[in-house]
Amino acid sequence: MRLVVISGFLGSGKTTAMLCFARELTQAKRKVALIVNEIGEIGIDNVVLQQAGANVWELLGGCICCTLAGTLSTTLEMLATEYNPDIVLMEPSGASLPDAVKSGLRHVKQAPIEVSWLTLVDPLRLEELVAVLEPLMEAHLRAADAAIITKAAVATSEQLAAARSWVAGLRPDVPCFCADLASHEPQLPLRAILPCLS
Ligand SMILES: Nc1nc2c(ncn2[C@@H]2O[C@H](COP(=O)(O)OP(=O)(O)OP(=O)(O)O)[C@@H](O)[C@H]2O)c(=O)[nH]1
Ligand SMILES: [Mg+2]
Repeated sequence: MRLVVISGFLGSGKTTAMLCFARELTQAKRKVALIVNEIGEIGIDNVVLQQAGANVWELLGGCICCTLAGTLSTTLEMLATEYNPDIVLMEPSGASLPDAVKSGLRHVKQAPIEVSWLTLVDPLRLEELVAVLEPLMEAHLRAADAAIITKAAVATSEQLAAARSWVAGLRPDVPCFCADLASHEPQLPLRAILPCLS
């Protein structure tokens, strides 16, 4: 089972990216499952995501990197045995610690799960976030198999250049895309990214 983790700090565009990729995969007749983790008790993005035609499993009221690690394992095991999707897209909460999520995934008994990690970088807030949360921001990028700089249509060219250079400085080895996934025209299809994630 293929699992694509869409990670990034709070507000970086994870749900927007999931929606974009889920629509595209569903149109391509792929069986998609979405796992969304939110710290709060109420899942605010569920309805929007279901409108994309995908099945959504919400893990609420805790973080999959700690309190809900066991729930994540059982959810993935259930998906593999009972639902058998072609691809699972997962949005960890923006506050989760990437290394802890990764180590939790190693304990999933239902093998094999092929994990690809996509890290989203918000060019509008990068400078301010790195100033106060540098270790967490770097951990997100260190976990990545590929990076996407989001919000390209609303960022300035200076913000985009700064984001590109931050990614290249820390992870020159990963492919880095730049896109505006909130626009209605399909942009940066997941199939263009997936080969880089393998
Ligand atoms: N223009 C533009 N806006 C975006 C893009 N991605 C996200 N946004 C906007 O940024 C805000 C946050 O996007 P979300 O997709 O909810 O971000 P998130 O990472 O899921 O947020 P949390 O789940 O709260 O961590 C929303 O208002 C989106 O419409 C993008 O590529 N372009
Ligand atoms: Mg979200």
